[in-house]
Amino acid sequence: MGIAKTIRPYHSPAGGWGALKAMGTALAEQDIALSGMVTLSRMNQPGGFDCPGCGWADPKNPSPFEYCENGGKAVAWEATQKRCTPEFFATHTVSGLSTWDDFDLEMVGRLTHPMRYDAATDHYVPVSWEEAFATTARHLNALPDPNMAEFYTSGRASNEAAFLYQLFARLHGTNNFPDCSNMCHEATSVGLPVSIGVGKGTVLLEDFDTADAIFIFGQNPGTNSPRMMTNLRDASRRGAVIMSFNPFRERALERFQAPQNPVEMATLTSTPISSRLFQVKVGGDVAVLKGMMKVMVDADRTARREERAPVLDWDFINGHTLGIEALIADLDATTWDHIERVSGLPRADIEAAATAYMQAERAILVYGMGITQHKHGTQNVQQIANLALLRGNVGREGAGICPVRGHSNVQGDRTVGITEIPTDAFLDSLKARFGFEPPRAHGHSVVTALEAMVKGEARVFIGLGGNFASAIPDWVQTQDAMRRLDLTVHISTKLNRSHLVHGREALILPCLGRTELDMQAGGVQSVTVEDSMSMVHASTGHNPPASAHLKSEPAIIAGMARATLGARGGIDWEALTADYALIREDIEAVFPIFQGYNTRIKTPGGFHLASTARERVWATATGKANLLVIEGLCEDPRQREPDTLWLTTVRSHDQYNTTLYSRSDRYRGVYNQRDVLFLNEAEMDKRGLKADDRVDIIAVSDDGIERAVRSFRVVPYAFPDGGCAAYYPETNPLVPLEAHDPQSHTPASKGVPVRLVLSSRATPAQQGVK
Ligand SMILES: Nc1nc2c(c(=O)[nH]1)N[C@H]1C(S)=C(S)[C@@H](COP(=O)(O)OP(=O)(O)OC[C@H]3O[C@@H](n4cnc5c(=O)[nH]c(N)nc54)[C@H](O)[C@@H]3O)O[C@H]1N2
Ligand SMILES: Nc1nc2c(c(=O)[nH]1)N[C@H]1C(S)=C(S)[C@@H](COP(=O)(O)OP(=O)(O)OC[C@H]3O[C@@H](n4cnc5c(=O)[nH]c(N)nc54)[C@H](O)[C@@H]3O)O[C@H]1N2
Ligand SMILES: [Mo]
Repeated sequence: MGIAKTIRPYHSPAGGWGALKAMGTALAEQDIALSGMVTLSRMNQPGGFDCPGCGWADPKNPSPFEYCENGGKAVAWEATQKRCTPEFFATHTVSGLSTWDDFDLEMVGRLTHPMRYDAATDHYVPVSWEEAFATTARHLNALPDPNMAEFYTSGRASNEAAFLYQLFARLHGTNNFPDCSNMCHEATSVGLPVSIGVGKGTVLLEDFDTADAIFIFGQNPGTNSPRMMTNLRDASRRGAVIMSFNPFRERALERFQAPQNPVEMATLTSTPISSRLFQVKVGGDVAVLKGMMKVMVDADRTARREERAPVLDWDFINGHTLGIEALIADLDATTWDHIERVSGLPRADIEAAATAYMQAERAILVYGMGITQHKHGTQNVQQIANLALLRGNVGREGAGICPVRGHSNVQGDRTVGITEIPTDAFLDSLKARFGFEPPRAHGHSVVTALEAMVKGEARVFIGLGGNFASAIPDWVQTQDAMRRLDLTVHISTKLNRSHLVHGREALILPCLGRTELDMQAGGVQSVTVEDSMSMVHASTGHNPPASAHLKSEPAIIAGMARATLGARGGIDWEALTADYALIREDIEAVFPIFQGYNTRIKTPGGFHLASTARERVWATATGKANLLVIEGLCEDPRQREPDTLWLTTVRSHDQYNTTLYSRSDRYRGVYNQRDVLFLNEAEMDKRGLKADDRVDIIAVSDDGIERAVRSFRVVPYAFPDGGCAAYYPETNPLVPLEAHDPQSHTPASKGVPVRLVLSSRATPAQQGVK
C-alpha cells in the first residue's frame, strides 16, 4: 500500500487474509512483530489479560487465537516499542504539536513520565508524581464549590480504578461524572430500564448458538466487535436468519472469511452473513421498527380470524407487559406512506423483515451507535424493546436484546458507581460502608459538563483515560471552553488532542496499560472488567511496563485522593493500592450483586452478574415490562428541506474512536485519507457535484454559530437518499452541543443536518481517478 490517496472498491469478504495482513502490519509498525504475537497469545485467556478493544464477550472455552484483527491493533498500539519521552516534549512546543494530526500524535508512542504544562515556554516539562498530586489537590481544594470539578471516565478503566475514582470524587463532594458512555450507550442505560427494568442487554453469548434469527440495527461488527463475527458466522452456517439495517452495505454484514478457519482461508471462500441487508435512511429506524410491528399486528389479526396460531405472544403480553392497546392503536394510525418515506425502504422489504422475525421461534435484536446516537436515541432503543416484547423474546434461551457496548469496560464502570444520577440506595450503601454523607444532588453528564464549562462554571477537569477534547461535539465552542479551565489532568497512555487543548495549568499522568505487569506493595495485581453480556472476569498483564515511571490507574487515583483529602474520609488509600482485592471487598460491600467477588473471579471466564429481565422479573415502576408508545416516526422537519442532508459520523475500519491505526478504511475502499464524504450519485447530481470535488460541510442550525469543516472529497457511494456519511472525530465540529437526545443527553452524532458548498472543483484529470 503506497501513500496515494485512492478510492478503490474492496471486493473481498471481511476478515480473511486481509485481516491477517493488516494485523501483521500493525505489529511491525510498532516494532513488536514477534513480542506482539507472544502478548496476543495471552489475550482473553485464563490468567491473561482482557482485550483492551471492544466489550464483546469471551467464549467459555477460548480457542488459542481468541483475538481479531482490530483487537490485535489495540494491543499493538499499547505494547508498542515507541516512546513519548521528556526529550520529545523538550523539542516540541504545544502550539507546534497542535498542528499535528491525531494519527501522528499517538504514533509518537507510550508516555513515559508525568508532565506538567509550562506556560512560560509552551512546553510540557517533567514533574514529580508528588508535585502532580499536590497540584491537583491545590486546585480541587481551592474551588468554592466541589461541583466546579468534572471527573470524566473513559470505558477502558477497570472496575477497581473506577470504584476508587467515584469514591474520591464523592468524598470531594460531587456527582459530576461525565462518562464516555454519555456519548455512546446512554440511550440504552436510560431507555431500557423504563421498558424492561434493566439498562443492559439480556443475552449471553450462548444465546447466539440457538437463536433462529438475529437482527442487527446500526452496528458494524466486522470493524467494532470482530469477535462477534465468529458467532454470526456460526449462526449463519447452522441456518439462522440474519438481517441487518444500515445505510452502508458494510462488508462484514455481507460476507466473512474466518481467519481461524483453515478451509475458508485456503480455498478463499467465505460465509454469507446477512440474508438481507436493508439500506435504511439515516435516522429512519423508528419507521422500520414501527413498520415491522405493524405487519405483525395485522398478521396476528388475520391469524386469529382464521383460527391459526397467533403471531404475537399473547401469554407473555398479557402476563408480563402493559400498554398493548395503546401500541396497537398507534401502529394502526401509522400509514405506510409515512413509514416508507422516513425509512427509505419499500413496504415489501419491511414485510420481508417482519416475516422473518415472526417465523423465528427465538430472535436476538442487536444494536449499536446507529440507534443510540440520535436525538431520538432513547426512543429508538425503546421501539427495539417493543419489537422484542411482542414475541416474548426476552428472558428466553436464544432470544433477547443485545446492545453491543463500546469500550471493553464501559459497562463495568457504570455498574461500580460511575454515574451522574446515582440512586439513593447506592449512596446509602456507600455511606454505610465508608461513614460519610455522599452528595445527593445529581451531577453532570458530558453534555451538561460541557455546558458548565462554556458558561465558566466548571474550573477543573480530570480525565481517567480517553480523549475528551476530541470525542466531544461542537469543537469550536467546547474546546475553547476547555482552554479556559484552571486545570486539566489526563491519566493517559498515549499523547492525544486532549493534552494540547489544555487548561491554564495542565498535567499528563502516564499509566500502565492492560497488557502490563502491575506490581504493587502486595504483589502482582489483577483487575476486573465486565463485558457486554455482564460477565465479570479478571485481567492480568504480563509485559514489562513501558517505563519505570508509570503508575497504575488505581495508584494514581489514590495519590490524588490522598493529597486532596488528607485524613478526610479516613480511607487507607495506600492499603487499597497495595492489594486490589481490598477494593473488590469494598465493591462487594456496596453492591451485593458482587457477592463472593474475589472467589468468583478465580473461575475461568468469570461470573455473570444477575439480570432481572433475563429472569422475567420486571424492575420497572409498574412491575411489568412496558410497551412504550411514541408519537410519529421521529422525523425532523428539516429532513424534508431539499438542500439539507442528514450526516452520520462513523468509524473507519482502522481507528479506535479517536485513535487512528491508519488513515485508510479498507472495507469501504478508502486509502490514505479521511477527509471524505460518502454521498449517492442522485444527491450529487442534485447539487451539481462530481466525484472528487471538494466540498465544505456546513451544519444547519438556528443559533447563528457557523459550524463547518472544509474541503472534503466527494466519494460517490451506494448510500440512501437524503443522507451522507463522514468519519468521526474529524466531523465533530459540526455537531451542535444542543443537538442531543433530551432524555439521555447522547449527542446526535449519527444525525447532523448539513448543507454542502463546493470549495474546489476536481480537474477532469482528477475526476474519477482510481
Ligand atoms: N476497532 C474498533 N472497535 C471499536 C471501536 C472503534 O472505534 N474501533 N469503538 C468502540 C466503541 S466506544 C463503540 S461505542 C463501538 C461502536 O461500534 P458501532 O456501534 O458499530 O459504531 P459506528 O461504527 O459508529 O456505527 C455503527 C453503524 O451504524 C450505521 N449507522 C449510521 N447511522 C445509522 C442510522 O441512522 N441507522 C442505522 N440503522 N444505522 C446507522 C453505520 O453505518 C455503522 O455501520 O465499538 C467499539 N469497538
Ligand atoms: N461524532 C462522533 N462523536 C463520537 C462518537 C461518534 O460515533 N461520532 N462516538 C462516541 C463514543 S461511542 C465514545 S465511547 C467516545 C470515545 O471517547 P473516549 O473514550 O474519551 O476516547 P478514546 O478515543 O477511546 O480515548 C483514547 C485515549 O485513551 C487513552 N488510553 C488508552 N488506553 C488507556 C488505558 O488503559 N488507560 C488510560 N488511562 N488511558 C488509556 C489514550 O491516551 C488514548 O489516546 O467518543 C464519542 N464521540
Ligand atoms: Mo462508545
